[in-house]
Amino acid sequence: MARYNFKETESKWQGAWDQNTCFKVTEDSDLPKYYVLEMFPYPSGRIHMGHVRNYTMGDLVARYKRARGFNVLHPMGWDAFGLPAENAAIENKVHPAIWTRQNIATMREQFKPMGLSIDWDREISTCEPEYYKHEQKMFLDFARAGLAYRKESWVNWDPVEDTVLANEQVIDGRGWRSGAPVERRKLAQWFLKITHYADDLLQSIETLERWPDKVRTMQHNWIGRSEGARIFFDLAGAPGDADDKLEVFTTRPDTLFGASFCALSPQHPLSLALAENNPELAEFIAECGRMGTSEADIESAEKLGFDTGVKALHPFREGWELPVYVANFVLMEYGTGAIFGCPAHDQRDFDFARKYGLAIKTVVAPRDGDRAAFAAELEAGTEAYVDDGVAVNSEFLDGLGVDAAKSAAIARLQQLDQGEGTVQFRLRDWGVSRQRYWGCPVPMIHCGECGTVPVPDADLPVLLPEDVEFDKPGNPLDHHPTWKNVDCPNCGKPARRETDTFDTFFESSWYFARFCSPHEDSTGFDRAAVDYWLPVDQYIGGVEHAVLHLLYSRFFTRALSECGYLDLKEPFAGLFTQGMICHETYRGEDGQWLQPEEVERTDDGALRSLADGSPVSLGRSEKMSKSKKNVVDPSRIIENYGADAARLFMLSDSPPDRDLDWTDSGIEGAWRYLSRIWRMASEPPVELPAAGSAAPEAFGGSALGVVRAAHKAIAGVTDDLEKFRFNTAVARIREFTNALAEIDAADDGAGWAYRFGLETLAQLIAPMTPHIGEEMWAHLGGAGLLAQNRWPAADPVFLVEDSVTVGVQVNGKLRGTLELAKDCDRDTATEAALAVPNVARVLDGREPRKVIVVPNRIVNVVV
Ligand code: ANZ
Ligand code: ZN
Repeated sequence: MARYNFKETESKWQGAWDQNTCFKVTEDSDLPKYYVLEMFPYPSGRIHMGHVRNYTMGDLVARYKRARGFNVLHPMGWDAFGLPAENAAIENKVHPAIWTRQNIATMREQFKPMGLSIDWDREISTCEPEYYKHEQKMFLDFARAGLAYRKESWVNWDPVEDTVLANEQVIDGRGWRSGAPVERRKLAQWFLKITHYADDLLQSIETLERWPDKVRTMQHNWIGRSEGARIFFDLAGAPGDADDKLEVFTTRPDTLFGASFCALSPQHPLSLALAENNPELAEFIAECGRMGTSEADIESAEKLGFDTGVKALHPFREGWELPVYVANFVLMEYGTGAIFGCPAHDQRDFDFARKYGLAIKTVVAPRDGDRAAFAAELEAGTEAYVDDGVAVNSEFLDGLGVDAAKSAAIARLQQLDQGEGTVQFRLRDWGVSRQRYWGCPVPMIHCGECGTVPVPDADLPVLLPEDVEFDKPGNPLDHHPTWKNVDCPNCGKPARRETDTFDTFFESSWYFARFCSPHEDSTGFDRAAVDYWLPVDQYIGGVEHAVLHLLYSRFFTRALSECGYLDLKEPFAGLFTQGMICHETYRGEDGQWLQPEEVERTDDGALRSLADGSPVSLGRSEKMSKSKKNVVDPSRIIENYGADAARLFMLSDSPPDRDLDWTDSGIEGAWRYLSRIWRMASEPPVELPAAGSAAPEAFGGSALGVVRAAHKAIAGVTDDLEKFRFNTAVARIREFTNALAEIDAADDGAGWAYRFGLETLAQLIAPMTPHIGEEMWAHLGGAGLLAQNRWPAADPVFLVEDSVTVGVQVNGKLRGTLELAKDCDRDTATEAALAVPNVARVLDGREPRKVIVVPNRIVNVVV
């Protein structure tokens, strides 16, 4: 018997699909469209197993939807700008463009053998001017529409490298390369006004019904809407303008009578002004700057404060002065960068008050119980009371519930002109400036006379210069001898180009729309094409992009629509986030990680090093990562087992949104299964009638079983695929394979049933393992390519379940029988039993006391 030759077979069918341009699509208004997209890869060098899982799932959906009659767009591209290319340039002296293009070529060659049904004519790479020139135009349009602007903002500054660091280049508060403590510096930066859409981005989450709940929650929290108040405190003892007020944001204006201090962020303008004449305060502020700057760092750090001596005057009570501190836990980026502290009802404030000996005064108490005792216990304890209750010790608020007290406090503040109700979002405008080379240049020019002037449309694109050097720290665009020198488009005087480039999230915020018309050269979009294809019907990718990338894309879609490029709000109608690929970890005697390929399992199950036979210890299964060396190279797997086996295993063992454990036995099992079905097709145990033969009048036992099983498999797999239950679909196909193997050649219609079973198997498995699907189909003499064939339909006649005869009893005495579907549920059985005439007569309109259902046997009605 000839073994299944996956190498030859897989490349043969890839050639056939290519030749027949099976996956090339154009807009066709006669067909329903379906746009399936996997998050496009960063060309890091080689593909990894996470890619294989992601693209296998997307390809399954694409092939399935095509078979269901949809006009399917399934494109591929490269998220090609970014820091790793620049790091490679510094470390290996290779130009980022060359490094990136080589990686793309390598990875494309690695993807091709997977047999993905991609329209490769639409391939895009974001680092090419044909792509990024459009986003320069978009940015200028955004600026004209007030959606892009420049302002001073804090950055991470590496004092040794003399350069701005991205957040991910700051490791434990130090520069990733220099190891020097990172400083905060203020720099003029470009921003996109995502906050303009804060409310809409929040509310529209409701409409994203086909998104995972966890992602919707993450988006919700990231946007972070808080209702509250701004309060304007008069100040005493502040330098400068006596009219200056301190503005704070609070979500709890109802607790104002429990205030015992105000606190400013170390970067608050008032903190900085006070520090000018107070070296101790200046030192405190500097110290805060040296601590971690992320929100998480600040949250976990010890709460520290510095009493400035300035007093804030309480808005509700004459003569009540609150000390004003500078405190490390107040963020400049949120609210107004200043707070009032109410220790009794906020844990941070509580800890702060204990530390600095400030009053803790209870102003909210539970509705029931002894309020004085409650207050005494709270004020002597260690924990703030943050739950609902009623206002106490709060003059005109006393007795009101928290919500009513909030409204009453806001009304009074407004009346006194000391504050107002407000909505605060956690969402910040998106800072898109990067002081890097390998990104899209920001198309702006700085002129000494005219200020910041946009590059005229006619002068676009602003191309990245190729002759740059990476041997100096800082931004190569800035060091370039000539690139930044231009004449001002406005006055003609010598001016300077903006040397910032865009954050690479910029490119990934609109690539999905570019795929609709990747060769359109004027605006980036052919309107008919984008209107036809968008939104993406099914987006698939890692949950690590659940916040930023998806939010930025939702913003961009709105902004592009506002500027007339598109006409929709939500880019991704459906979203699926896949789990990660995990693998066991191994360590040698010296404690170093070992690759799976460096380890062998002895007959008694122990692990040892292949190199020298020394013992190897087994660690937990963890996400595949280079640092733990627990990676398996997809190309080697495809080489050894074939793409179909790799794809099948990727879909088999775990639900697609869960982590999958990669094991040798798993991939071998997939390969064995494919060999088995090939054997079943190539050496059938019964003689097959010619393709297309009419079905026999009647089927004998096993033949009828096979036909039934086939229809059941069609119905079940269809339902599974619709609901993203890929692993159950695989299990069902395997179960059906077992049913098919039960054929008895002696039974009537066995040949026809077996052929029908094999054809069905080929059709059902084709979206998962398309090559062997085609090979079986062709071997059976099926018409055309399976890649262009229709999905099979289940015949309901064969789906009817077997029925059973069930005894119906009243108080244990048989009163009749019922024909019920086998394994029907209890409610159905009960309802049918109560309708039996003998039973209905005994009940005479009363409810039974109890109904006992013994499935498939008896229903006993107790009256
Ligand atoms: C007084 C108060 C009393 C507060 C109380 C809470 C409880 P969310 O829900 O996240 O909006 N806050 C305001 N601005 C801040 C900043 N820049 N840095 C750190 N904390 C800040 O939180 C709003 C609450 O967080 C505000 O309400 C404020 O403290 C604090 F019993 O004001 B609250
Ligand atoms: Zn000028």
